[in-house]
Amino acid sequence: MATEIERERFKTNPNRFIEETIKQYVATSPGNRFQAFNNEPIWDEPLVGLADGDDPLFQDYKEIIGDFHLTPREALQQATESRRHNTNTGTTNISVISWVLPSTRETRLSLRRETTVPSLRWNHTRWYGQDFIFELSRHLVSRLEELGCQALAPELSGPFRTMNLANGLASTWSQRHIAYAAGLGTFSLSDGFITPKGIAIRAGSVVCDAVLSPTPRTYRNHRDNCIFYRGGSCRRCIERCPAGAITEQGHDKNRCREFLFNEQRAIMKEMGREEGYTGSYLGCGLCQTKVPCEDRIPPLPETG
Ligand code: B12
Ligand code: SF4
Ligand code: SF4
Repeated sequence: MATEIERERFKTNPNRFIEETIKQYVATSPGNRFQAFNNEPIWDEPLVGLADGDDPLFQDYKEIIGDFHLTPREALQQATESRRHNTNTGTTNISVISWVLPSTRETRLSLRRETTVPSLRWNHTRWYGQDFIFELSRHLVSRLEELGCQALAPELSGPFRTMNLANGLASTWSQRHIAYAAGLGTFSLSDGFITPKGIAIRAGSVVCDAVLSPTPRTYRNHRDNCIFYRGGSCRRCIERCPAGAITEQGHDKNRCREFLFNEQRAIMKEMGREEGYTGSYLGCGLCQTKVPCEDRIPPLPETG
């Protein structure tokens, strides 16, 4: 249960309360630890961004992604309906809390050394790190509920789906688009999401009916953080991709998926390196390390 002091802190400055709750959980939870690597942290300190759930951008996503992509209001409504609860989401405020978890330096260094398969640390980050994102989502939902809010993590709720479209997989709740709306970064030539802590990240989010002040979006467009789209000559992710899935035309999601889901394990077997790896596929992410956007928004290279 929330204490009186916590209720007061939440009431006085809900933005700060939420950011501190997320950061503290990442810093202290045993779930954010690599069991295979001396209990070292899986994720570095997160970035937290907030969006107004009724921002017209969420409606635009129905055009940009597809009409199946839920607005925050729909996500909260559908989930509460499917739990057969009454909901007042038609009248209350809706806010979105998004966070980005950066891979640690050791994990990034280990993946930099690879050319075809992920390092063991990256593979464990993919699977155990994602388990932790779900754990953090549930923690935040229950903290908000204790404070009297309606809250849910759309990726963990009944209506969440990932669909196979002609141009690749797409889900009903795209964490990168949510993070874009919450001011946390932009897309790139490789499709990856570049944040102030770089591209080697994963993201999560929760929707709630608390009144929160949105984080400003400081970028000019949805690809502003990528050197290639800022007029630079960077092609490093194209060179890093072992599947040929990235070209100057962008990222071929179907080629990437084929490599990830159907080809990489055979390569790994041939290398005799399967021991200790986990998950239904290995993970890849080679395009997210040994690139100028790995751990920062890359500056344009000096010219002349
Ligand atoms: C399906 C999926 C995949 C598919 C397809 C990826 C894709 N591009 O959609 C496959 C299997 C290929 C894949 C691969 C990987 N994935 Co994946 N995947 C997902 C998943 C489950 C859903 C993604 C989704 O719904 N996409 C929707 C489509 C529409 O997005 P899109 O095509 O990229 O969007 C484009 C348009 O919207 C366009 N756009 C056009 N006009 C406009 C206008 C505006 C205003 C905006 C904002 C955008 C926009 O910009 C985008 C880029 O071109 C998410 C988890 C989640 N729930 O979000 C993780 C997720 C995207 N994956 C992630 C990761 C880490 C990976 C891998 C590195 C695998 C690994 N773990 O080792 C690779 C990286 C591939 C790459 N180069 O980006 C991370 C993203 C990390 C990052 N920095 O971007 C996510 C968010 C998981 C997480 N919880 O953090 N993935
Ligand atoms: S490696 Fe270069 S071109 Fe590729 S996403 Fe990063 S900044 Fe953009
Ligand atoms: S995740 Fe791997 S296969 Fe997919 S684009 Fe990046 S480097 Fe290529």
